[in-house]
Amino acid sequence: MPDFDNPSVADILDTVGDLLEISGADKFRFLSYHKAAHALRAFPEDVMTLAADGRLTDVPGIGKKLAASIVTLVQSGTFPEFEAITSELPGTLVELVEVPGLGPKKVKVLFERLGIVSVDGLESAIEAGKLAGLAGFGTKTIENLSVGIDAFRRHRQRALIADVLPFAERIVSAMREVDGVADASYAGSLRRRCETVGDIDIVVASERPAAVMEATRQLPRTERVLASGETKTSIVTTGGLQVDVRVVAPSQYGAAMQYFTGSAEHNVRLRELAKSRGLRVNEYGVFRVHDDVRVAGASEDEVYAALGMVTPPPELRENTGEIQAAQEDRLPRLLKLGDIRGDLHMHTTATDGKSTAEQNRAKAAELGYEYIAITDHAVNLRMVGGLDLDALERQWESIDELNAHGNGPHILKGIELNIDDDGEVDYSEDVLARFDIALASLHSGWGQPRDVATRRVLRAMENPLVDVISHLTGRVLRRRDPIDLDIEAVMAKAAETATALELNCYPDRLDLDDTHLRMAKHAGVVITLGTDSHEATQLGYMTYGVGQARRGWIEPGDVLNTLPLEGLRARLKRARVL
Ligand code: DGT
Ligand code: CA
Ligand code: CA
Ligand code: ZN
Repeated sequence: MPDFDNPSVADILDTVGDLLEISGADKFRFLSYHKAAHALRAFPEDVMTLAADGRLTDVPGIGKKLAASIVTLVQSGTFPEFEAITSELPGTLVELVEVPGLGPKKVKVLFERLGIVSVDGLESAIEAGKLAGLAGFGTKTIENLSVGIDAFRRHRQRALIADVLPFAERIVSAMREVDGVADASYAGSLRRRCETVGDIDIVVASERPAAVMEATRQLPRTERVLASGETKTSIVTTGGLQVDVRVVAPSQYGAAMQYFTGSAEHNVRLRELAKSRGLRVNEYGVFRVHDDVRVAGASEDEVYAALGMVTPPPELRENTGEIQAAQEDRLPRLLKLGDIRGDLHMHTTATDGKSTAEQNRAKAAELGYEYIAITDHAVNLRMVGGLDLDALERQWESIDELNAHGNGPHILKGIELNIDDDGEVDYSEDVLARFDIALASLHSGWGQPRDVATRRVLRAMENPLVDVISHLTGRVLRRRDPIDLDIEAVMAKAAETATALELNCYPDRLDLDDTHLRMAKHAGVVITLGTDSHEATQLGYMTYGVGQARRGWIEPGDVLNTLPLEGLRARLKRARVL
């Protein structure tokens, strides 16, 4: 029986919740599963420990009954409510609910009337004309469903790095425990810190591959073994993610890591270079072509040195100039997590956050920060209770109180303003002047033409009291496409007005992307990193932003929040007018 971790239990609870909703269960019942799943994902302790110690009810949203179910699940691999609902409805219906244009009610009709249980099945049924005449499915609805299926596939194929990295790290530690293993690491797009990944690639160095293959088949969350050979095993997890594990001899480990880290484009260019030097490079090593003698392979440094260059950081390996920089030994000194002195974007219970300013500060202290900015939503974002002047006064007072008492990172009085249709923001100048830092974002106008949306952003940047433009394009990975903007014009205006651009570190935003970051650097635009955290644990998302920054060739000197507090204040745009 595979063992469980928090995300795998949470996935199962979510499935039960979704199936209950499709079956027509009452809202309170199915939501309770989703709430428990959400809380379990965010909970710092391992579900196996909590179950063993009888402390599952410590997790918010998990009551006695659900705790008992989870204990049964981790002991036996299933629990009665899960068995009951999956005998009534197939688990694959869950993916159908995610297709734009379908909801639980329609999914139920498709299943009961036509036996459709998956997105593939829906597609075939549409092609075969089987939906025609079905109540609630007019011609227009059916047409829209085809579009919805395309969107579903486009958005769902790749996983967010934040949903994958902790699991990959767990696999790596499991591999290191296996007898005979000398080293292990993840490679591929994950090691390059791509914002989304197609699968997990693991490379293991060992003289005893059989034990590694066995350990791979036994990984937590293994749902299916796709293929298992002497040196490569591929599995699919309960979450639908593929994991490829390859074993090589320790003397080949560097060459294998280099090869499987990629990118493919980077590797192609390296192979051309090798050829011109009379060498051949593959996943086993670097070889002299004329006598087939192996000249490198145990470490990546050795491989790159044999090809006449220093080792480029994985995040740069996209064949966009890093090879030449490595040959000339002028690689950038990329930003590191430890360079970040504070987080400049977070929400609290005053608007739509779940933690207080004090809880955020405690988490920031844990992370070793010198300061944080509380940046709740401004008044015009009414649906989340954006702060009016009274609410602002109250928040400022409590921040003053916190800064005066108790030691911890300094709290900056910040705000996340809304850029309206004319490029104006929520408050008058005298109010804006009272913040320590003001971010401004687009929260409306999705689908506006490029020139209209661009004009709004440019206008907001002309405001001397708007210090930072936050999550520039508004994209939500796998859900919402970026707003169409003239990025060149935005960069030029940001440089001209000394407005900083935020790299939003929330895992489904990571906005700016790597290309935008390089453009910003080139234009001399300063960057801020902020997590956009809505609960204190999310301050940990900074690591994903730093990964993205590194992909954008960003160095500490390009980032405002690598500065000490006073240096940061002096560099904010408002310092010029106040
Ligand atoms: P992904 O999985 O789509 O997020 O992206 P990658 O880069 O992890 O791609 P993947 O998993 O197909 O392969 C891992 C690495 O192995 C890739 O970055 C480079 C190397 N590789 C795999 N297949 C090929 C190939 O056909 N040609 C070359 N040059 N390299 C390859
Ligand atoms: Ca991969
Ligand atoms: Ca792969
Ligand atoms: Zn925000």
